[in-house]
Amino acid sequence: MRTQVCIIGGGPSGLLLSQLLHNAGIDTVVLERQTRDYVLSRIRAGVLEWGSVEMLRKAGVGARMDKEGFVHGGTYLAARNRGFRVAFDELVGKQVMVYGQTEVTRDLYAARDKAGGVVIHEAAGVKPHGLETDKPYVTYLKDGKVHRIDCDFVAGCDGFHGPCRKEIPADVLREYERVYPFGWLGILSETPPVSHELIYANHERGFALCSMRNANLSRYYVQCPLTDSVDQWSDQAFWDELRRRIPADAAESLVTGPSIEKSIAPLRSFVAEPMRWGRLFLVGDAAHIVPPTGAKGLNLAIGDVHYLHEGLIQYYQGDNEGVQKYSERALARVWKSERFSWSLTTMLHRFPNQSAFEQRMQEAELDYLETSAAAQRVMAENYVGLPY
Ligand code: FAS
Ligand code: PHB
Repeated sequence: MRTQVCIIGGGPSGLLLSQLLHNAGIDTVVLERQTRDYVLSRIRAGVLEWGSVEMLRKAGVGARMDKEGFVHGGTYLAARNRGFRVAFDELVGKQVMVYGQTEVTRDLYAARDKAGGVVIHEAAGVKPHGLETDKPYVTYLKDGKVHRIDCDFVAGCDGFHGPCRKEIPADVLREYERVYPFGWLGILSETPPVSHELIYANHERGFALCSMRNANLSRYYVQCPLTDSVDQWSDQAFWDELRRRIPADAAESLVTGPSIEKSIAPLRSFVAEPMRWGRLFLVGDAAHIVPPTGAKGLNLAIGDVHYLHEGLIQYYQGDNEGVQKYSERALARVWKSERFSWSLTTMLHRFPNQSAFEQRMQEAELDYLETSAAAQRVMAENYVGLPY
């Protein structure tokens, strides 16, 4: 088989890249290790930057998002049993869209199907070859046979644990990492959200977040030790802990119910440089990870797709600049979002052996954010998404 761009990974970045390139008349094949049901069973991001909203509309997959998504003009932060609102729309004239990553992925699959896109699931042992030549190819195993796809470029949209990053020679690849000493225990419940906008809460017992997916599907998180396992947490224990950490008025109006999904996610900051090696481009979680505090993971992946799809379109029009500058352009935005996600995580979480002074520093930072329009403008500008 031959295609112009072979995309490894059928998550949101791989599917969005495939759809955008298809719309520009560029042929792609997507190779995904898992089944489609497995990919759609993962519960992940919930908040889309406005740039991501526009990218999904540009790709022709924004209709259900515009119908079912929630546009939020701000968010709440809370500490010491008191909350305040950061009004994105008033401060920077932009908003965010609350629409789950699962739904984004579902919409992308539907669009690829409608366009006759080639997405090969249960592709095992995927391996790129010849990345330093002008004739790269990818091999994979399916139905007991080895298959080969010849292409012009390989897009490594294969997530943090995928094979593509490892194709960059060890003496070229630079990795930067911070692993946080705690995780997020998240649950999904078929209950009305406690608040019309998100609540990020700093508490001496640990961080908590109140989010949602729709008017009767809520997403909640509490910070937990990395040594915890999901089966240590009954639903009741989760609800009791969440109530302790959010402001009393929210705790009193919280509607609880059985969890329909419960999982613990580790938190890390991670960046791999460069994001291009010969004919290979790293995209999304394959190149970078952020703690979910700033709701940047999925949005950074979409930002990478913005730069790469434009670069590839230019390439096929005879202009190399976009592909040559992809890594530099993507990383410039990635690092600024890494900084924002790290700073918000540091401000809102309880670190092991955190001193009383450090707790007061967190509270002082939240006080400053509550009382300074300048500080709120910085938060708002980063949260709604920096320009591409
Ligand atoms: P993905 O990991 O989504 O997709 C990569 C795809 O490649 C997967 O489908 C995988 O099966 C496939 N793949 C891997 N190896 C392969 C191989 N060898 N061959 C073929 N295919 C292969 N972000 C937020 O903004 N907010 C959140 O709340 C949030 N919560 C998260 C919770 C968890 C548990 C995790 C892991 C991530 C979370 N994220 C969150 C980040 C997440 O949303 C990612 O940023 C987003 O999925 C990135 O999309 P992709 O880059 O497409 O990577
Ligand atoms: C979510 O709804 O899953 C969510 C929202 C905002 C975050 C992280 C997760 O910062």
